[in-house]
Amino acid sequence: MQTPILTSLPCVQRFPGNPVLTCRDVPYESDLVFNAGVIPWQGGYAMVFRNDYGCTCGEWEAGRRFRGTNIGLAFSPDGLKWQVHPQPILEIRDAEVQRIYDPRLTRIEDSVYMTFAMDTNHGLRGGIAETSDLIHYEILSLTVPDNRNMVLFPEKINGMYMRLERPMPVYSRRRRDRFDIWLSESPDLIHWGRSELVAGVEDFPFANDKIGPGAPPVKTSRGWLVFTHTVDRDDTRGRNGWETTWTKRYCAGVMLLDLENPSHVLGICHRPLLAPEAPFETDGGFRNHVIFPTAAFLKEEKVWIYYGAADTVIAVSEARVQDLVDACLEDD
Ligand code: BMA
Repeated sequence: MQTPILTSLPCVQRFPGNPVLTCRDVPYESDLVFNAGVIPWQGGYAMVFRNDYGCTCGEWEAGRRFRGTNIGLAFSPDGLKWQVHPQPILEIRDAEVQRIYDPRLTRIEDSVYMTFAMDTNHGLRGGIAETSDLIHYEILSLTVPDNRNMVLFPEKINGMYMRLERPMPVYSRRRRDRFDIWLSESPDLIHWGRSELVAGVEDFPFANDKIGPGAPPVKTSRGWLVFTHTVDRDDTRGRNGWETTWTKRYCAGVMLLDLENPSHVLGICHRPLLAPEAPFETDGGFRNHVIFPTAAFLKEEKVWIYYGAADTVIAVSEARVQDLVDACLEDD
């Protein structure tokens, strides 16, 4: 099936100096730098990012890609110019765990939490870890497989911690990537339950494959703004990046959830917030046409949205809160 050309909402502006972080900024082995958690930190900003290193280029056919994945740390005075910490801060690899990746950061009260995906020999797990210095992490909980793209709400709601997540049911979804966004709650960040469906692929008209939570939700007076990734597949696209088999497109979507009952969707924007259009999103990357939002926060009356582009670099864009809320509540 051929899919339509998609464009970004006019209310979103990409930072003209994008990308804000690439492998050239990293003082250790690095090939792809993408999918980052970002929070305000000590008067500036802190970022944890995914770093894939040791590219075995030219050996795709043999199934080899990268020697490893670790998590890097960077600091910035303004959220745009970043200084990378001299060493990677986290890499988990043992007899069972292959790697951890796609970190997101959330501050809740006085603590900072990182959510992440973990590939294991027995499936994909979603993890939550706590840190006080962004360098040392204690893992609090891991899901059963397959689940990833977890994001924590930045405050308790009705006394409970909340997370959005993206389980990956294959058998019951006709062995296709029809994966949706769910909500679970916890009294302690360890025990999770009372899970509910929030939005399905069919709720995003420009997705035909899967959706997932992107950045931790941003609180506004009208509801929780939630940035998602939305995937459409088009097998006629052919090769679209270094990777030989890549035929998907990832856009960023946005929806608004009820402040008190976040399983209740107040509105979903029916067009992509960000569709791949800039050269660093469409050309020369590992997987072109990928926009993967993983961090967002308020900056005065605007929201800054960080995203991995083409699974190769990190970029930032901004939009007015009011425009985003309106886009979610429009009917078309
Ligand atoms: C997802 C994850 C992300 C990646 C995205 C696009 O399934 O693997 O890490 O950015 O695909 O390739």
